[in-house]
Amino acid sequence: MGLKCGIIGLSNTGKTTLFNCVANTKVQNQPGVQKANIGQIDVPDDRLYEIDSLIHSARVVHATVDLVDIPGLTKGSGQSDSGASRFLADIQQTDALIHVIRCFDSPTVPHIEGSVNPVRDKEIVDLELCIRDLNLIERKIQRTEKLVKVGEKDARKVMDILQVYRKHLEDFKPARTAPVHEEDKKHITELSLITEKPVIYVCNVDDASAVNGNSWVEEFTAAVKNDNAEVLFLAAELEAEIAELENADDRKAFLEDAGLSQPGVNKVVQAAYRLLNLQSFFTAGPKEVRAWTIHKGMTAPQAAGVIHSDLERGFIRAEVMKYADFMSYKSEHACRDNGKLFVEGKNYIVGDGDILHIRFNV
Ligand SMILES: Nc1nc2c(ncn2[C@@H]2O[C@H](COP(=O)(O)OP(=O)(O)OP(=O)(O)O)[C@@H](O)[C@H]2O)c(=O)[nH]1
Ligand SMILES: [Mg+2]
Repeated sequence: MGLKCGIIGLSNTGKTTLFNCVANTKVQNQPGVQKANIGQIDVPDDRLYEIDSLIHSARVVHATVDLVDIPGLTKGSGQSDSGASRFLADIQQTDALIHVIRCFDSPTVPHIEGSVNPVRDKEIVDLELCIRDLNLIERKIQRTEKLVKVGEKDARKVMDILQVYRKHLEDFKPARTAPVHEEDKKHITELSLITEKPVIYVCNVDDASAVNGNSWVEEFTAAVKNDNAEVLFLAAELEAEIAELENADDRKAFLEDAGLSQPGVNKVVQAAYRLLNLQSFFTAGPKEVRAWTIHKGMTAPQAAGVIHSDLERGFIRAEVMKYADFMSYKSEHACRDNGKLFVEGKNYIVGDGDILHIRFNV
């Protein structure tokens, strides 16, 4: 279950800079080149190294998040015949959006709207996304009208739901806040509305504001406080420079110099996990110590299915050690001897940090 996030925002807000400081693949900032960048980032989790320090595995494998960085949106991007509609299609299949907000001023980096104004910028982008989603809803309304005419079961009900979304989007409010029952949302799933996706706002600030933010961040945070969204800030350019350093100790020293305990981008990944209700479990053996991403509440067979569908299909049982137990007893053997290796069946709900060994038979 790979998590996929799309990076959106106006032009020159620092999207590609952010992408470059997190993604394992680097891309050039090429003004005028209009294509999406696709990359992958590791989900930072020190517990992997802690486990590895006890079992000395051949390698440590992090969970990953796929990232899609699209060119900046502008007024008109939401129209279905605009060039940007192609990039918007690139982020249609993502689980969450990272909306980069420009909170830095710079004489050398022009702002396409002429001045720094985070709240206005967000509204411009939201407006375009609403226009695009409205378009999709309207087309589905036309299709559904025909079904209502031929008296198809449920068509009337679907129509009512679509009208709620239409009204909401016409008021330029995102689909994610539409007053629709949870179970009725399935009727629009196939449209993959962009404004339905959960969003993390990342305020991109100057180096000097990396630790405490600035007044633009405060203004922006206050403006979206009722949106039920996460707001973070980081200094993308500073982080990108640090990420360029080859040596891990150098990176750490530069981060500390800047007053940061961890790369700001870690905060972005952690926020995405919180927002999407995700957690990790581990597998640990001589070949690898590895983290896997699952939804909170998943059962042991479902979690096994994330590793491989055979493990879900042929699931027999899971042997489970809690991370804290493993760290205090220091081996599987000692956990077993102390009653800390639990044998669980198919109804077991996997916990964050569980170390699992799946027994299966296919
Ligand atoms: N001063 C300053 N400059 C920044 C910061 N973040 C990015 N920049 C600069 O802003 C310019 C644009 O950054 P990009 O990351 O390419 O912006 P983008 O949002 O990807 O732009 P588009 O792809 O055109 O939509 C680059 O020259 C960056 O070096 C920052 O925090 N401070
Ligand atoms: Mg870019």
